[in-house]
Amino acid sequence: MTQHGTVMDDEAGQAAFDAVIEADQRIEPRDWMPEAYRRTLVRQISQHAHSEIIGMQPEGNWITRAPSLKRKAILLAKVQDEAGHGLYLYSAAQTLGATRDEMTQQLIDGKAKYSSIFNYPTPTWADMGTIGWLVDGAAICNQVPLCRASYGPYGRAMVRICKEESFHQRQGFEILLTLMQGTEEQQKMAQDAVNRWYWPALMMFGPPDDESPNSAQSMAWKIKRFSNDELRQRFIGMLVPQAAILGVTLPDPELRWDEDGQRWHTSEIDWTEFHEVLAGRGPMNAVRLQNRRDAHEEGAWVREAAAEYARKQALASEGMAA
Ligand code: FAQ
Repeated sequence: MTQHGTVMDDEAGQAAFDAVIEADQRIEPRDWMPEAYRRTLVRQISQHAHSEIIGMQPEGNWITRAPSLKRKAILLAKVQDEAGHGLYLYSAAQTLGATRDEMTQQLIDGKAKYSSIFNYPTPTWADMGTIGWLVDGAAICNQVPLCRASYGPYGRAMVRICKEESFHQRQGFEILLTLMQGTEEQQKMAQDAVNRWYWPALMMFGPPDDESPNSAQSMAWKIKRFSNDELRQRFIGMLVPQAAILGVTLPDPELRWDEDGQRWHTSEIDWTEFHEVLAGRGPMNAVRLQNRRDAHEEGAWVREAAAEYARKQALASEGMAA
């Protein structure tokens, strides 16, 4: 292993690694790093990549049914952005030695986690609004601090992803605003979608801090900069004034600012539901995975053709070199 080009033993490597983390600088792929740091990054980055790829499905469901050509073009571009995010993230994980094939296999075997949020259905057009407003909104809250993650390729991928997510969030907000300015039926559809997505969006930040096994170490390594509960609180603070502008009600009768505690007081999140979804028993887990498997199998000919093309190109350049 090397650090700035020199071969290092584990002790020197650890000291150099600690100094980089302490100085808030970046670890790069060829630097020495503890094995557990590498594993944590592969875990988080690959789960994040899988989330983007599976996350294309709930919105993909509406591409052919978007209410106008303009809405269709916007939605198509958004779903394509999500594919792009998945690809940058798989590439970042590959710099840590994970292969794309391994990661894909874990996903389609149902062995890899991806965000709980994508296991909920999208029965109405208003769900496209709430995915943008609440899901991309939560993603931004969680991911802006990840732009400063200590691992260089991850942090750099997050910069571009966050720019695109923030555009996605605005388009979702605008869909909801349009519906809320529409007929009574449209307003009801928007409120119903907010009711269905609000709690699952709060769960995106992960378990409460005292039940989050990975947080302390990830924060010490400066992968995570804020705890799950801190980010969840920040998200609620962002939503409250935006809900007022939209004219929608956040479905929590207990939601209020607690001046003494300087925090948002909320009802209890249903963590049983969260654990059920993580265990594969959410409303759409089976469908999402089956679709992903089918897409992988149907895409086999593309991978074969690309490999064959690469083989022929390599032969041709060998021929030219000879
Ligand atoms: N869903 O100890 P912690 C998006 C797991 S992208 C499923 O707190 P950690 C864009 C966790 O992995 C959304 N699993 O874990 C988009 C761990 O399991 P493990 C994805 C969850 O890593 C928008 C266990 O529970 N974003 O939305 C969830 O320190 C619209 C214990 O948890 C990212 O991946 C969950 N919600 O903190 C696309 C961001 N929460 O691995 C399409 C990067 C926790 O030990 C449309 N990731 N778990 O078996 C992170 O920031 C972190 O990984 C957390 C979890 C905060 C998600």
